[in-house]
Amino acid sequence: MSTQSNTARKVQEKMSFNTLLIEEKGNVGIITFNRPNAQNALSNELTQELGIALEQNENNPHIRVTIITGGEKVFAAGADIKEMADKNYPQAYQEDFITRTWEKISQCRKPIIAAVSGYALGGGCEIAMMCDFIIASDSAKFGQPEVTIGTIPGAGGTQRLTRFIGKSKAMEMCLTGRVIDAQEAERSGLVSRVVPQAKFAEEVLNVAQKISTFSQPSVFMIKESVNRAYETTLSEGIRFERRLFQSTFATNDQKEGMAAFVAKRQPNFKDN
Ligand code: DAK
Repeated sequence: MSTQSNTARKVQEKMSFNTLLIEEKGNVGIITFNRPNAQNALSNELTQELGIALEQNENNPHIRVTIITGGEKVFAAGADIKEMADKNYPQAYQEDFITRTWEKISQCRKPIIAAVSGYALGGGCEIAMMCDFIIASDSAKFGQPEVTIGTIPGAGGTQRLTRFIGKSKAMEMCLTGRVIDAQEAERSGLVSRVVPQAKFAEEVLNVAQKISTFSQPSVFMIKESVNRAYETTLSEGIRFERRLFQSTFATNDQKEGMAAFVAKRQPNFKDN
C-alpha cells in the first residue's frame, strides 16, 4: 500500500473516534485513550470505541500486535464515575451494565500489551490486567480504589489481581484502596517490567515489534496456552500445551525456524 493511502487510512481512522487516538507503526497498532480532561476515565463511549478499534486490529492483516496506552500522564483513572453515579440497580442489572463493552480485550487473539504511565486505577487497572502483559513506566501507579466510592471492583479486579499478586496484597489493595507504585507492581508480579519514562514509548514499541516478527501460529498458541494456565488444572494445562507444541511440527514455520537456527541465519516466517 502506498504511503499516501496509508496516511489517508490513518486520518480516516483517527477522525472516526472521539475518545481514542489510533496509530500504526510497522505491524503494531497503538490505541491511546484520549480524554485528557477526565484522567482518561473509561466512559461508555470510550469502551465502545475501544472494542471497535480492537476489532479493526483483529481484522487488519498488517497489524500483528496492539499496544493500549493512555499516553505519558495517566493510563486511566477508572470507569467514568460521573456517568455511573446515578445508575440504580434494576438499570445496571437489566442493561448488564457496561459488561459487553469491556469484554473485547480478553477475546482478541493477537497479543495486546498495556503500556502504563501514571495512574491505572479501578477499571484502568482492570483493563491493563485484561491485556496479555503490562509494561510500566517508572511513573505508573496501580490501585483498586472502588471501596472508597462505595462500590467494589467490577471488571475482574478481585479476580485477576488476586491471581497476579496473591491474596494478601490483592485483599489489602481492594479493601483499603491503597495505590502501589511501579516498583511494587513489578516486585509483586503485576507488571512484566518497569522502564524509565524517557525510553518508555520506544521500548514498548520495540517489544511489540519483536513479537510481530514471529510466526503468528506460534504467537497465538503461546497466548492461548499461557491463558489456559488460569482456567484449568496444571495437568490439563500441561496436556494442552503439549498438544499445541506437537502441532507446531505441522507448520512450515517450525521447519523454517529450526533450519534457520542450524544454518545460522535469520528465519523468514510465513505464518503457515
Ligand atoms: N471518572 C470521572 N471523572 C474523573 C475520574 C473518573 N474515574 N477520575 C478523574 N476524573 C475527573 C475529575 O473529576 C476532574 O474533573 P473536573 O473536576 O476537572 O471536571 C478531572 O478528571 C481531573 O481529576 P482530578 O482533579 O481529580 O485530578 P488529580 O490529579 O487531583 O487526581 C486521581 C487524579 C486519578 C488520583 C483522581 O482523579 C481520582 O482519584 N480519580 C478517581 C479514581 C477512582 O476512584 N477510580 C475508580 C472508579 S470506579 C465494570 C467495569 C469497570 C468498572 C466497574 C464495572 N463492568 C464491566 C461491570 C470500574 C469501576 C471503576 O473504575
